[in-house]
Amino acid sequence: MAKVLLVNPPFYRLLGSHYNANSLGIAYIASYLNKRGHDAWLYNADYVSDKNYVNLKKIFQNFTNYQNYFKDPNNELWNEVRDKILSFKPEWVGYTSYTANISAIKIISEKVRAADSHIKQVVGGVHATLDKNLLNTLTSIDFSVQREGEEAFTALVENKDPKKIPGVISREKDKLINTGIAPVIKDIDNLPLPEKEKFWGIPESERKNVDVSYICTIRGCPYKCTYCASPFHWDRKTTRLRSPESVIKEMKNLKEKYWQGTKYDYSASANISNKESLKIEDNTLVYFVDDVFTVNKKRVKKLLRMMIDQKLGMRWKCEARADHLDDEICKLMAEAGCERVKIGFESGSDKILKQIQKLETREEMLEGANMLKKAGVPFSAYFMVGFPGETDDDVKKTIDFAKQVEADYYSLSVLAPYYGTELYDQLIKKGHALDKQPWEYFFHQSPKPMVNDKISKKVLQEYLNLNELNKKTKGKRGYI
Ligand code: B12
Repeated sequence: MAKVLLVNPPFYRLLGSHYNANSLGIAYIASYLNKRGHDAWLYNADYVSDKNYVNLKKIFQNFTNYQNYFKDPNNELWNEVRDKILSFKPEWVGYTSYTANISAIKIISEKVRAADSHIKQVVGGVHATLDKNLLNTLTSIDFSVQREGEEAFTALVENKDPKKIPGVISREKDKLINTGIAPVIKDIDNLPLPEKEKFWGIPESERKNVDVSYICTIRGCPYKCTYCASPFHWDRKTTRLRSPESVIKEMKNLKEKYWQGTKYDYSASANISNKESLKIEDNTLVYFVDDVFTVNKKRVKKLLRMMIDQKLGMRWKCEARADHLDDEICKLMAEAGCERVKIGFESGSDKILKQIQKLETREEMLEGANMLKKAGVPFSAYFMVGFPGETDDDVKKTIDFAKQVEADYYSLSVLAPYYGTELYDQLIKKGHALDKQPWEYFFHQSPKPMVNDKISKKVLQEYLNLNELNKKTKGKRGYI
């Protein structure tokens, strides 16, 4: 039996906020290990003992503070994370990676290595999957795991030869040995449910405060939007959908065992000034993290009908595309307890929509928005600006379109071309020195466009001011 600690590195904390929910990727790995008799725990280094979230606008403003953490590896926060890891006395530590947290993983893993060289360290997740040379950057990490980590990480922990484990990158002298991406896990219905109890580093009395209501019902996305890492992180052609039956089983397990009516305030992420009006009474809301929850209409209708027929009475939110809706789905969503659909509209400019391969027109998007409104399902509209070649005129089209869709909530981002996306590769080919930028800059709350100097400050501000439209949602829940 091995002692394993799976770590979500700090991110929102560095921006003056925090993130108290369970991270599904490592939670899946922990339960897989525990089922085989190991002792695997989750340590969310982004957790703080505070239920109130900082306003998203403030997150944008905290960028300088955020940068400073990386300039000071001896900052107290990094030492706190190291000490919490060491206090677990792990044999193995696994870090989940996004592009934006690679620098944090580097700082932490070096400290852990310096303190105890016997601890084996592994990195997995999106960035590890996309960057085959990551071990050259993360010199204190022993192994990198590509794509799904359940089987590969278990094989490592059980001391199988890393050079023979599919999906693992290891070192041999000065070379990296890459066994290639492992075949996908075909049967995702029968994976053990994500770990929801073994939380390290937070007081026992607060364990029930961790939001464990995230559910993944689809692994992959068949689309290929150029700004998104999903097409490469997952294999587009092997998108796997869980059966409605297995999703319902997970929902029931959640409700029966974990929904205890804790009070939460997620209002900050919605940029709404009247926080009081947005307090929610409990943490009883499922978040389906799938890229396009409605991707298969027949399946989603079956799932929604099951939620209704079995009187689950659970509220939930999901992500979808406007062109993957119809009137029947929207009606069923309303009846099945849907509290929010997060729709990626991205842009109101046809030129940009075409450029980013959204494969959706403004008309289709409007149609989807209207269906949701007709059925009375609240929705958040996601927009982005700062694409290469995007002009003030394009941004103005986005502003007009955003007003036209009349969403209940708006989430406004400034593009960060993530490593491993088609857009990142296109830009590198065109000579953008993105690979010289610190990894921690790759997230969409950075205030300045990274690859666009055509958009004026005035128009960018006008775009960000769309947040004010959120005010009309007074009285509704504000998390996005
Ligand atoms: C839900 C979600 C969130 C949630 C929850 C995040 C969390 N900490 O759990 C919220 C909304 C908070 C969020 C925030 C952000 N997110 Co996000 N998020 C997602 C989303 C939609 C699903 C993730 C998920 O739960 N998947 C389901 C689980 C089962 O899969 P998984 O996490 O990939 O884990 C599997 C493997 O990756 C691997 N694995 C994962 N970790 C590890 C660790 C080890 C040791 C091993 C061996 C294996 C392993 O094994 C797992 C099981 O098979 C993905 C898109 C997607 N479909 O993947 C984007 C995605 C991961 N997010 C992304 C980004 C950029 C962000 C932000 C930086 C956005 C921002 N603010 O600017 C932040 C960063 C947050 C952070 N803590 O660092 C990008 C990452 C791209 C990149 N190259 O960095 C993605 C891919 C979306 C995209 N459009 O490209 N996110």
